Amino acid sequence: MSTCYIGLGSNLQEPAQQLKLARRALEQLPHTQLIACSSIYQSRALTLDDEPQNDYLNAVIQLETDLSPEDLLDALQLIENQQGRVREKRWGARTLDLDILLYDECVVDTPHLSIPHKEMLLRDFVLIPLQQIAAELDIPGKHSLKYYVNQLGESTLSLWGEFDG
Ligand code: ROI
Repeated sequence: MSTCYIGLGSNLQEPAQQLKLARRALEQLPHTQLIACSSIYQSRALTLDDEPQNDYLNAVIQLETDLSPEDLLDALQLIENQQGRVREKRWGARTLDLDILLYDECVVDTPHLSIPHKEMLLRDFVLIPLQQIAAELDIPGKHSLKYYVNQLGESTLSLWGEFDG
């Protein structure tokens, strides 16, 4: 079994409901167990242009799985699509985003998949929920999770509520 961390995000169509549906779908993946779940956090949308977007809800889930990173990615994309994800703009609003943040000590860099996730080390909405469930984590090939949390600047992140079923 491999240990992996999945980042969840939504800012469309009842985001809390989207995260809860996604959690149930993750629990039902074959050869996979849900180990831990952060709280749900709210933050202002990080955008490229200044086009307004709704606030996001984010969380992080720890899984144990026998799926390979590529099979897990396919499974996550299927769940995103089932929940009505439309791939328009790269930094556009979304019903559901599921990212593989970490997968054991794996470092993967292919056109489709980057592990550790490329932008996670700069994002409060990933690092803070991850720290909640894995405070002592080291990022493969890099520093400790604590190091990156300490580098974070000003934040709009706040606790939204518990991530229960
Ligand atoms: N902004 C926040 N706050 N949370 C996200 O999950 C998120 N996801 C994205 C972009 C558009 C970069 N902004 C985000 O993909």
